[in-house]
Amino acid sequence: MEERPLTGIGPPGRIAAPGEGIGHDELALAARNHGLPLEAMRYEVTPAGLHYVLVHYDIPETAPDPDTWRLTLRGRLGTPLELGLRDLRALPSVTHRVTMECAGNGRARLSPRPVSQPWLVEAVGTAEWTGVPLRAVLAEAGVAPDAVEAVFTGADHGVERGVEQDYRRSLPLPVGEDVLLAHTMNGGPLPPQHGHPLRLVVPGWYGMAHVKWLRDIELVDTAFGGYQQATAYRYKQSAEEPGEPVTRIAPRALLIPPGFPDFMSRTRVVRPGPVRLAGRAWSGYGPVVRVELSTDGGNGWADAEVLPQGGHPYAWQGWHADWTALPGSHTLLVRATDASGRTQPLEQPWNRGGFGNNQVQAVSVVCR
Ligand SMILES: Nc1nc2c(c(=O)[nH]1)N[C@H]1C(S)=C(S)[C@@H](COP(=O)(O)O)O[C@H]1N2
Ligand SMILES: [Mo]
Repeated sequence: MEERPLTGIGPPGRIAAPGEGIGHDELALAARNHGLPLEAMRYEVTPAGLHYVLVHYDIPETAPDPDTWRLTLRGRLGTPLELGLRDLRALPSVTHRVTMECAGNGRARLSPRPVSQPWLVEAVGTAEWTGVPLRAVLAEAGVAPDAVEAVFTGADHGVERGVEQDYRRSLPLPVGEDVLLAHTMNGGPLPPQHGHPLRLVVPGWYGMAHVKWLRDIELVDTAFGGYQQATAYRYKQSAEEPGEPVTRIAPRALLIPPGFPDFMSRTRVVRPGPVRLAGRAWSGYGPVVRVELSTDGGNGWADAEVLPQGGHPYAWQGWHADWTALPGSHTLLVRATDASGRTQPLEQPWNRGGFGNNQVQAVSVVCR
């Protein structure tokens, strides 16, 4: 359905007051939408159940009748198409290993804090997505010369900031050759929470572009102005300005938490002596070419060893460094730089939506 106003249900977009703690509204979102347990970065490919999850509304009914379920393709196309699950599975498929990250990752660390899903740093995961290149399907249908964008609609429905809507996002045409209609995750059917039976995968882009429960693709001849495109997911300093669209993933490195944790604070405990520090680093703008590590809270930095991409251009890269831990308290920092020259800031990059906060991670370690 078309988006329509449905006001007076939720609060307007809000920035937390100075010192205001996480509220029950944010806690309810955090309990629904889980992150990657950081120790799971030890797996190159994240087991599906450990991959982070972000669902704006409800997970829709995800046991469609394989005989009647259809993906519809319409709009500025030579031939409108309807594809069933068997049709999609019969088409030539490719597999991409893709690191996906929510654009709101890091939001809860911002000050002041935009009130929304309160991610710290854990909204990331890497999966092997198998599916049909969207380009091939569009070529089959024939893209009209005046088509400028493809609009993707999910089967989920809700209301957000006073707008009732289906979850809907667009991509400019032509879409990248790596964009997939994915029916398989890590070799099995998509789990319900990850978009069963079909989702879009847009390697290198933040999560919001990867529309789950995909049921319709419409080619349009004017830029899509829907809520998730034109209002949400924009880098804005004030609510009034249009802002710049959120697109590709900014570089980030994270540490696989060393040693063992304290239950409440998650402070890490390591023994004195040699400690291998390792983690993952990624960027939507090309390979990570450098990871720097500071073991003294940012006074001194040294290069870690970054592993090559190894045939997986859309996936995170491993990195490691050796540290000799001395008794006492330490703050470890890591910073990634990608081939485009983008790097992670030491100061928070603040915007109203809390998007793209890739400020360097600081990990507290006690050596005893
Ligand atoms: N239909 C639909 N697609 C969606 C969403 C949604 O709420 N509905 N959330 C988006 C956001 S914001 C993110 S970060 C990713 C999360 O994908 P995952 O849950 O598979 O990790 O899905 C995207 N695709
Ligand atoms: Mo997201």
